[in-house]
Amino acid sequence: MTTETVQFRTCPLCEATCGLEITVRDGRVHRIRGDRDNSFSQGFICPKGSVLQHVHRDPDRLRRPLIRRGDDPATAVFEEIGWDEAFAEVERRLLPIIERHGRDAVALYLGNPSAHSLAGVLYNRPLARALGTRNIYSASTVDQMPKHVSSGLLFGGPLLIPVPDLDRTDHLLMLGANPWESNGSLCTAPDFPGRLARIRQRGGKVVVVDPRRTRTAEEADEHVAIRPGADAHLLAAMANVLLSEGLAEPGRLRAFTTGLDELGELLAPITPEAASAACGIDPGTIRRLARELAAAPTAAVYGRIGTHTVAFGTLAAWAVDVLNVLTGNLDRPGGAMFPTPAHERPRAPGPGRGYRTGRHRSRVRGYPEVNGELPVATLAEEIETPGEGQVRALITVAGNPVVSTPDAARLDRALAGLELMVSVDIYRNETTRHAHLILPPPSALERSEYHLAFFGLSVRNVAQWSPPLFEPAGPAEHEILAKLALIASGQGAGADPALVEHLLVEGVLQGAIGMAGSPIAGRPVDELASLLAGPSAVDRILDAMIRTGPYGDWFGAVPDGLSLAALGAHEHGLDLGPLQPRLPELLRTLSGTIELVPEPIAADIPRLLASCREAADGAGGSGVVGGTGLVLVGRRHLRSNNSWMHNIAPLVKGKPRCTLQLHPDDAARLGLADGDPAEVRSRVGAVVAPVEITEAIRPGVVSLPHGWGHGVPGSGLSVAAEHAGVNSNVLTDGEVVDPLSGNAVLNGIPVTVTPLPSDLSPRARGG
Ligand SMILES: Nc1nc2c(c(=O)[nH]1)N[C@H]1C(S)=C(S)[C@@H](COP(=O)(O)OP(=O)(O)OC[C@H]3O[C@@H](n4cnc5c(=O)[nH]c(N)nc54)[C@H](O)[C@@H]3O)O[C@H]1N2
Ligand SMILES: Nc1nc2c(c(=O)[nH]1)N[C@H]1C(S)=C(S)[C@@H](COP(=O)(O)OP(=O)(O)OC[C@H]3O[C@@H](n4cnc5c(=O)[nH]c(N)nc54)[C@H](O)[C@@H]3O)O[C@H]1N2
Ligand code: SF4
Ligand SMILES: [Mo]
Repeated sequence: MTTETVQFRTCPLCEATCGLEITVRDGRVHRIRGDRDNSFSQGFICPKGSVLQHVHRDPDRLRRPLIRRGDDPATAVFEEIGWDEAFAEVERRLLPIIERHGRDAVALYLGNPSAHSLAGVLYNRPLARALGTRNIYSASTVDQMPKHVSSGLLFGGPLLIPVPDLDRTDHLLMLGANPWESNGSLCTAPDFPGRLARIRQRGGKVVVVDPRRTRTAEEADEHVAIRPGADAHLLAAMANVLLSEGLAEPGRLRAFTTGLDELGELLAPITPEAASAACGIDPGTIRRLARELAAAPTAAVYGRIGTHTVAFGTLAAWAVDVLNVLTGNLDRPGGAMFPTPAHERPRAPGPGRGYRTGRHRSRVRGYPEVNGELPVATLAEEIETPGEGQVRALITVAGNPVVSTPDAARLDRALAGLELMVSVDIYRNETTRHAHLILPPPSALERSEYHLAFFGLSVRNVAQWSPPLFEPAGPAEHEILAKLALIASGQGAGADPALVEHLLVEGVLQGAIGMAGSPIAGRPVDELASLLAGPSAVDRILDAMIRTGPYGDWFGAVPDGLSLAALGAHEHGLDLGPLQPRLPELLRTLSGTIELVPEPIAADIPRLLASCREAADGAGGSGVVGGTGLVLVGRRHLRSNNSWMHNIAPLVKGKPRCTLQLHPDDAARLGLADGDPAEVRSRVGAVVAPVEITEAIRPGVVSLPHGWGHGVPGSGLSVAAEHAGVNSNVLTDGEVVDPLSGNAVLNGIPVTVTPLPSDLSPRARGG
């Protein structure tokens, strides 16, 4: 007799958090489709969400720890070992390195899926603390770090990120984002494309700024084909127009905004005429974009990865919110708003402690620490450069930096020279093939799901929690991370991972008990901790957060309040309503105001001006475009997920997607026909990829997607190896970063493109 059960949960893959309906027949996933009753996604799903079971079943997915025997990745042998043995081995190898060379000798790299699991969000920090190293790196510095810095400076907290109120806005100005493929980022909105369509259906306007005419741009009212790297120039010039034409109307924000006058002075030289050459947009268009933004009843400016992974990333991120403030759209319905997630920590009213960076600096190039991290663009040199503080061991958690970070070939070589590398990862891939030990966590269907990182970035206040669908085969990811933390702190491989749970629970409860006017003031931590319920440690920590959050039951003090158990009863998710105005209470700057002109921003404006002038002089403009030559940008595809879903056959079938997009004019000039192999060369490396000629890219710009370059010796991805593609980050340059955030520059890379004889099959080449 067949048994069939259905579970509703959320997709762990991207930031959209779509509701899934998973049918399990005879203990095996039979079908995954969109949950039509999900309060937030209403049945929306993309091709990745519907093949989650393929990851779960993938024979290449690791189930047991691996130990590497041999140094050369091409000839090394990986052997399965037991968990106790694996942890003992980590302890045996890690502690002597710390003893001999100090704590900074161990680096930690945290990858993107860390942000998508409870384990990553809750346990990576204790791991970092236990390691006690300054060498903390993450995918944030190849992604959104500029937004954290700008939010830190403007609002006082790096996580105070306003999201566009997509469902109510009349006008959306979107830069460097392609949600038709990505489904959105720093803006959680399942069926982002549908929400964009509805803006237009209700008479609103969508403007997309992107060097490529993406599907998102096709479906918008207007596409502005900007030169890569110049969003800060464009946005600053738009702010200049608002200020000089008397269109700046911050409204109720004025009462708690400082720096308006200084802003006018600072931006006075950045007129549309001054910025025009850098952005490749005529002054009339810049003026019109600014006036339309000001005239819209409500409007939101939203900039994403194309605006962040550039040399002016922080200035662009800042300018986005400056426009939201100047138009009075920050913190009002239809504008850009701050969500109120169910797990939000309570906090006493009043000004905050402000925000600063640079509490320490990277050893070799002296880049400032940002949010406790150093730029991942500096990781290779920290490994390669001898001296005190040299990195000799690396722990990676859910990351593939050999594919996802700049000057990838150099990092690949550097990893091969480490004394110890330990990877917490589900695959043996381009990065983890260098690991001496790989510790695989269970699959995403074997853990509970709640999006700690993304419900706080969501276009509605929503919450959904689901228990594991299947029992995990080995230790949970949080137990692996706890073990590593206990080893690093000297408590030993045999110590109980529950010690870390107690620490985290205590932290949450003590904060809530000690808050002024706390409904649980005076209650003992132990008593409250004993009331927490959930299938595993991460769930009990989450229960503590939810019960003491803005909708919480405060352990009975608030009748009908939320707990994990109450949330679990909403299997289609819980809608907590539209976003609400939250200012000025949320501000944590020292002044308690929105600080429009923070000192580090003011100090970086001259660089922007210089770049405007250089572009106007025809010199290209530093950090914007490489003179008259070609520049490279990236792109995403709906069926890819950064570097790690190419082993899933239904997602990679069809035409090869790792192509070099090129405008017909450039193709004609270079003598390239569609499908021809071409060598793309930058200052640091070269790859060979087939050409895809398309009108949809700005002349002078070429595009390669990131996340490819599989099939390298020692990796264990049999399907991906058949669809290898090339690693676009072999071309990106680790020498240039956005100075304020340390974010890598992944767009606007100067390259030359050369035709190759067509009998040469596409393959990666060394630099
Ligand atoms: N040129 C260029 N480069 C880019 C970008 C770009 O636009 N252009 N985008 C950047 C961005 S936005 C990002 S976020 C980064 C991503 O950079 P990374 O985070 O370094 O890389 P991913 O490709 O996300 O790799 C995720 C790794 O986690 C593993 N994994 C998957 N699920 C789990 C899990 O549940 N637990 C654990 N422990 N491991 C798991 C996978 O096997 C894989 O090794 O790439 C960046 N790189
Ligand atoms: N299918 C799929 N979905 C994903 C991912 C994935 O790999 N695949 N990755 C997830 C992750 S980790 C993230 S961070 C998000 C990212 O989500 P998005 O921010 O939407 O990222 P992209 O889809 O890469 O779109 C970035 C766009 O910026 C454009 N661009 C490049 N340079 C510039 C520039 O200088 N200025 C402007 N204005 N535009 C520029 C590119 O042409 C591209 O169309 O997507 C997430 N969702
Ligand atoms: S859009 Fe994102 S969250 Fe939704 S199904 Fe696809 S990968 Fe999953
Ligand atoms: Mo990302």
